[in-house]
Amino acid sequence: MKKKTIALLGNPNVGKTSLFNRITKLNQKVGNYPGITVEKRQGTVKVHDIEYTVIDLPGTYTLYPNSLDEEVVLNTLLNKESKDYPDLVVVVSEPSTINRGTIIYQQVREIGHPAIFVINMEDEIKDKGLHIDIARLEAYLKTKVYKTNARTGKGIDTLIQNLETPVSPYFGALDLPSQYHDALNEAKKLFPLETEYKTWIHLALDSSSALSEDVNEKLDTIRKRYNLSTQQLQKDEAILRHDRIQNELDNIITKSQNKKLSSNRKDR
Ligand SMILES: Nc1nc2c(ncn2[C@@H]2O[C@H](COP(=O)(O)OP(=O)(O)O)[C@@H](O)[C@H]2O)c(=O)[nH]1
Ligand SMILES: [Mg+2]
Repeated sequence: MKKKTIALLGNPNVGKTSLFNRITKLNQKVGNYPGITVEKRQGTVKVHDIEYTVIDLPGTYTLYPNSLDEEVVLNTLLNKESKDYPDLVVVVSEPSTINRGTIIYQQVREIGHPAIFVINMEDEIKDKGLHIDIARLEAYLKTKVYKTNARTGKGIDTLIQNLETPVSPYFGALDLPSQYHDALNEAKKLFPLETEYKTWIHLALDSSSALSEDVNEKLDTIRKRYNLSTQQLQKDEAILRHDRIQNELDNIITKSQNKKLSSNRKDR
């Protein structure tokens, strides 16, 4: 039987574990990531002639880690040698925080992962008076969008049956601030086979356990030469992403009585 790995990724409390339970049913095991106390939840599901290992990644708001949990997420997504490196990333979101889900989704696509987008808690779309134009959202994200209710199981089977549906290619890229272009071009020489965004992530991290000591040192030299603060790079990226995504989503997600989704405005 062919084997593949899929990773469930998303903010905390969007229903990832509930979805994971629905997908893998009783075929699960829970342990720890080697050497750390972060819980590792994985299971399997068979679809046609493929056995998928499903990994329920810890919840995260951004790929830049502020905790051990978030480091696990980043390492899984960056390290091609890792046995958990996914064939497909399933980004899980919920109706009132699709903007935050989109930030992670775009980061993952720009690293180079195929990904699909799930709006879980679909029951809350109606409850909150939201209207989501799924076709436009799919066009914007350049992938299939699925609606699920992990409490009732609605939509889960469709999601599972479509895991093999090919994901559209993704050419979108963040237009990184021009003051960083020179440093980025130098860093690119260290990662000739990677996407520009993956290089940017390495530049914006203080060090990465996915890289050799030698490469980490070379990155450090570049940061020093251009006087770059990793915090500033991360912050600039966050602002850029947030503004662009919000502009797009304002036309895709509306609140009844034509009110814009104000709860989305407040968070960042
Ligand atoms: N209304 C609603 N609640 C859900 C749904 N899926 C999960 N939940 C609830 O959302 C909360 C967080 O779920 P959990 O799976 O722990 O989220 P995680 O932090 O992303 O793993 C729990 O109370 C779930 O019962 C859904 O589709 N609709
Ligand atoms: Mg969970």
